[in-house]
Amino acid sequence: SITGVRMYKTHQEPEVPWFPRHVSEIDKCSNCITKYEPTIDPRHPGFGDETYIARREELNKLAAGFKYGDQLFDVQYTEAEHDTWRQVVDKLETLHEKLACSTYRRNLAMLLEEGVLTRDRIPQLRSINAFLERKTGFILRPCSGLLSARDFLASLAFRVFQIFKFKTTQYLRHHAKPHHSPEPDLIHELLGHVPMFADPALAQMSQDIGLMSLGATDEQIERLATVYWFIVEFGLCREGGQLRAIGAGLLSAYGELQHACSDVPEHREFIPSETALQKYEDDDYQPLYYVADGIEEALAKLREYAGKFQRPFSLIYDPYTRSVTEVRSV
Ligand code: HBI
Ligand code: FE
Repeated sequence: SITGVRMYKTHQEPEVPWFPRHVSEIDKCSNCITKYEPTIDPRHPGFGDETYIARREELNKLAAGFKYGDQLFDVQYTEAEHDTWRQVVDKLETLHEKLACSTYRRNLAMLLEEGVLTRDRIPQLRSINAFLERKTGFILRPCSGLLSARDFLASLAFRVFQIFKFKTTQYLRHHAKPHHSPEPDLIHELLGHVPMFADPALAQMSQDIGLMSLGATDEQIERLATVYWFIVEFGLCREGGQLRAIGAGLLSAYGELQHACSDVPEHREFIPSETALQKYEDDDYQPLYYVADGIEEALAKLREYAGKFQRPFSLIYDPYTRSVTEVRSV
């Protein structure tokens, strides 16, 4: 106009939250949230157990010092910890035959055959990373607790999975709540996620959710975390007319795996735009699960959803440099 009011912006462009541009910047994505801490939360099976809490502290301190480019360290596990691992693996294996999706069973068999995962000892991260790098380029990286959804999702954009290394003591799935784990534990990460991250479509789906999360609003982060929750953690698919688990949260939990595939809970078709708005239960079994035709189909639907995702810029991911570049439309 004549008075030049356009010099004075009537509205500000919304600030885009900081996000990592290169895989090394994941060092800054390590904000932990305090939820289900055994020191303060009586819902944690380790609540009030001094030895357990000290061990958890010790391992988390090691993980907190981890930086991009560092060599992965081996952890000395106790015989009691190896014993817990052995028991859970044993019990899950029989269930997986009936209730895990074919991708999971195929990849788990491969991991066992190659000696990357072992039934009688807790495996170390180094050989798992070598395996995953070969399959999909996913990398496991230790972190020291439950991260904010923003930080956790941001690392997925670079095919980095921040894993929580603790909870393999006898308190794991302990008699109070034997088949439910309130925080991610090593068994969940290695037995639940690793065989699935070895699948190209699931790896891509995880990375896509991560890429959508970069610079997203808090509300969008909430939606993406929910989609991640219902598909990567608790997703089901249909194989030969049967419900089978693709979600790591189910594949690593004896009780909930059976519950999810039974006719007790509700089952709905996976539609990302609807799934994203669904409230979920993180303190007990889900009353509702989403079902996809398969991983490839879930990926296709996610990409359709991504196309409608509002953001003031686009991102290009460069796998050679493991970095993202911002492209702003003018
Ligand atoms: N942090 N370390 C870690 N591991 C997770 O699986 C994890 C997390 N923070 C948030 C989170 N998962 C969930 O909110 C996802 O739905 C994003
Ligand atoms: Fe998980």
